Amino acid sequence: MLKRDADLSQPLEKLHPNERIKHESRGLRGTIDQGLEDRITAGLPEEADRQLLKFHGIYQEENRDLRQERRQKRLEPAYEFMVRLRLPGGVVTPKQWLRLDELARRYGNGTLRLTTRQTFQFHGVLKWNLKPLIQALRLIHLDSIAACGDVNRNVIATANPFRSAVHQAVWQLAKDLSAHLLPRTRAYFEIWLNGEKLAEGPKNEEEPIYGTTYLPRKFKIALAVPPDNDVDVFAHDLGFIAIVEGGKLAGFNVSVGGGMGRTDGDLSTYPKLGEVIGFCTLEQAIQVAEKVVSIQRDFGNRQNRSRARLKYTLDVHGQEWFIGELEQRLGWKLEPTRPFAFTRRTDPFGWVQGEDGKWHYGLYIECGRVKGELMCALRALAQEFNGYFCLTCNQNLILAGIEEQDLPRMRQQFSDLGLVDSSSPSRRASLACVALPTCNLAMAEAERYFPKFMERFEQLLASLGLDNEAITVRISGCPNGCARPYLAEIGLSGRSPGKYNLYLGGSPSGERLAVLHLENIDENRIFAVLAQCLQQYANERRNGESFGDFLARIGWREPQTVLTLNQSNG
Ligand code: SRM
Ligand code: SF4
Repeated sequence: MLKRDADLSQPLEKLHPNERIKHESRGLRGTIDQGLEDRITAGLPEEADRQLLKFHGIYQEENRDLRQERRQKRLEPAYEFMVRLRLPGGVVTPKQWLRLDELARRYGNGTLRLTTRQTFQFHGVLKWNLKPLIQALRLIHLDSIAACGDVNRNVIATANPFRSAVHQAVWQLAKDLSAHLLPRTRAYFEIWLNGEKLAEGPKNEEEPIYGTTYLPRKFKIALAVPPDNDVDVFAHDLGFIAIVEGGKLAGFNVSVGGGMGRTDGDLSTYPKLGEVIGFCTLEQAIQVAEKVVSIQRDFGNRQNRSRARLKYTLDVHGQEWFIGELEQRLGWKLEPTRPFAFTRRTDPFGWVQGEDGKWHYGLYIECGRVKGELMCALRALAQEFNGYFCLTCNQNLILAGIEEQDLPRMRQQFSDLGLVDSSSPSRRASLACVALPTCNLAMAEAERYFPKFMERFEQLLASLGLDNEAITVRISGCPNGCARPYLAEIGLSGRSPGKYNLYLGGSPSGERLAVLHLENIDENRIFAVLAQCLQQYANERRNGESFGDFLARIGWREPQTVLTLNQSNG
């Protein structure tokens, strides 16, 4: 296996302080265990431990709704923690669902949050409840290792592996990639599971892939099965686009260097689409991933975290250099890119039959927040259901694997439980990130604002006769772009309470970035612009033309398109 040779190619003093934290962490341990025992504060007292905690899938947050009140009372912030699971491909059994539901009520804020990267988040977990939660998760074979931090994160894949053999194979690869790129440190087991030895757990403390300073920044992998681009593959550091030939999985086109995050006022940061650089077989995919990770490890920016994602490494050194470096590390060349076409990004809602005759039911979950009556209904369903709960990257659920003979009964049960959704096509195609009150970085509301915004948007659409259009709106509470707003037809990124930047004209298939239209504007201004361009769309669109494509065609701005390199490699 590959050896890290650039751990300390530069003196630590010259690097971002997080590099020292990682290097001196003794395999991501730091003093987290002592911080957990500290009863004087509900948070972790050491900043270094708060950084290291992320590698364990945990963020220290605070309830920001209480910030003012607590300040006035001279109390420390209302610290609480977010726990994110590692769940490659996003599948749980009904038994696991039931337990997650119970744990959210016992240790969290009574809700489960389905994320834009196909996993669960618990919010509102108190420090004293972290260990019991992680231990309980372990009993249902789930963990939060590397769900956050400067490592490869949860590997996502086109939702519902049960719909075809190709989807199954892609899901298996997602799990294999996740396992291969896991940190080897035993810190997680020591700190949270009291040193439990896991048969399948990593035995060796050495980090052959990451070294002692891990990656310069987070690293994300997505696997897409065209025609679906539900994973937004071009938003990822590394993407694998399944190529199916003669009904069989031939391999993958590889895309590199996608990412959403940007910083207001810093033009050296920007969202970027992944670039398709060639093709590899299924058997080669893990090696490709490892080598791409290793390039980012050795060449990623370790001074400036705002410029530390792979997209910047690629832009600094160039695509030609990147491919050369990758092929040198692989010892072989990628094949030329093969043809593919994405036509869909939204989830399949309602009933869909899979290749093997089984049925799958797509259920819209607003902003992925499972709570209240919906939570009760899903709990009741899980008690009898013998299929799978599949999470999507659009924060929705697919209840998969229903036998043909059970279909009438299940239809009735979904209806009895109120699991029949009649939201508008646009609402179903839209997303909002968590933002307030838990997100430390939120500058404006997103999830809590979404229903109000969509109601007004739906009224506008109806007034223009566009109510059957599935126009994608994505709201993020800050420029980091967790709801991938820069790939939406209409994207909002929070600037300050009630004010957003407005992005327009992303393609519905996720292959063209939206363009900044106006900065720091309020709802009335946003709707004034939308009324104008939607009116024009209603009058002038071509048959079947999406809103995003229309804006791009009439040239609201010149949008960036995916760069597909058809290499000959000869
Ligand atoms: Fe995200 C940071 C929530 C998907 C880009 N993201 C955060 C934090 C952890 C805030 C923090 O660092 O203190 C948020 C936790 C809030 C909370 O209370 O839950 C947070 N991100 C989320 C989730 C839960 C949004 C959601 O509504 O579903 C998503 C969880 C994903 C998962 O399960 O792993 C989530 N984040 C994304 C995505 C979408 C994606 O990956 O497809 C992006 C854009 C893609 C990308 O990475 O470029 C994204 N999150 C960021 C960034 C900007 C990274 C950058 O390169 O600049 C940050 C800030 C950072 O890393 O410093 C961030
Ligand atoms: Fe928080 Fe910003 Fe991500 Fe929204 S986009 S969850 S506000 S970091």
